[in-house]
Amino acid sequence: IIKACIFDLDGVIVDTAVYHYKAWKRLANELGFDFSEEANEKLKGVSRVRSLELILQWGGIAKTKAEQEELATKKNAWYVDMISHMTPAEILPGAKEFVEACREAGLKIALGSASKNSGMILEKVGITNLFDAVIDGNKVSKAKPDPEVFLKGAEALNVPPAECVVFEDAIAGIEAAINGGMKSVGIGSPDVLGKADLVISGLNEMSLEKLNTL
Ligand code: B16
Ligand code: MG
Repeated sequence: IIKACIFDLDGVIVDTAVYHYKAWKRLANELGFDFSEEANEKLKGVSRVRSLELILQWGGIAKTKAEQEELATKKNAWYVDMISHMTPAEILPGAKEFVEACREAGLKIALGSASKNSGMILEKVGITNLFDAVIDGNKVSKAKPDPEVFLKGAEALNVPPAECVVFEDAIAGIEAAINGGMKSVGIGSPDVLGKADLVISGLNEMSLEKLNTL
C-alpha cells in the first residue's frame, strides 16, 4: 500500500528544461559552438557539473576545474534570471491537482530533484506548501541513478521505501527509484521509461485509482 509520493521537479511538475537549454546554449555559443535540442535531452535529470562536462565534450573543448566552475556559475546566473520570472501558469497540466488529491487522501509528499534551485522554482510557481519535505541538489552528494535523493525523501517523510512511489521523467530517475526499492511512475514515453511500473504522458493522466494498482 502506497503511503507517500516523491516527485521529481523538472519534467514532472514544471518544464524548466527549456530554460536550462537556453542558458547552456548561450554558454556554448559564447565558447564558439552550438548543440541541438535533441542533444539537450541528454541533460535532463543530470547535475549542473555533469551537464557542463557533457557540453564541453560535444564542443571538443577542454577546461580546467576552476574554469569549469566559473562557466557553471555563469550559466546558473542566466538560468536563475529566467526562473525568477516563472509564474503558477507554468505548472504542468494536472500536476498541482494530483498532488492536492494525494494530500487530501492522506499521503505524504516529497520533492526529489537534482536541482539546487528547486526552492526558488517552487516559490515562484506557488506550490512550496504542498511538500512535506524537499530533497534537492543541495542535500545530496550522489546523482541519480543512485537512490540517495529518494531514500532521503522517504526518510524525511518517515515512510518505508517500499511504500513510496516516485514520479520521474528521466530514465536515471526511474533506475534510482528501483535501486531504492520504490515503485515508480514514468512521465514520458514507454520506449524510454519502460522499466517503470506505469508510464503516463503527464500527471493529468494520473489518479488515486491508478496509484492503488501499483
Ligand atoms: P541546477 P530534476 C534537474 O532537475 C534538471 O533536469 C537538469 O537538467 C539540471 O541540470 C539539474 O536539475 C540541476 O539543476 O543547475 O538548477 O542545480 O529533473 O532532477 O528536477
Ligand atoms: Mg526530471
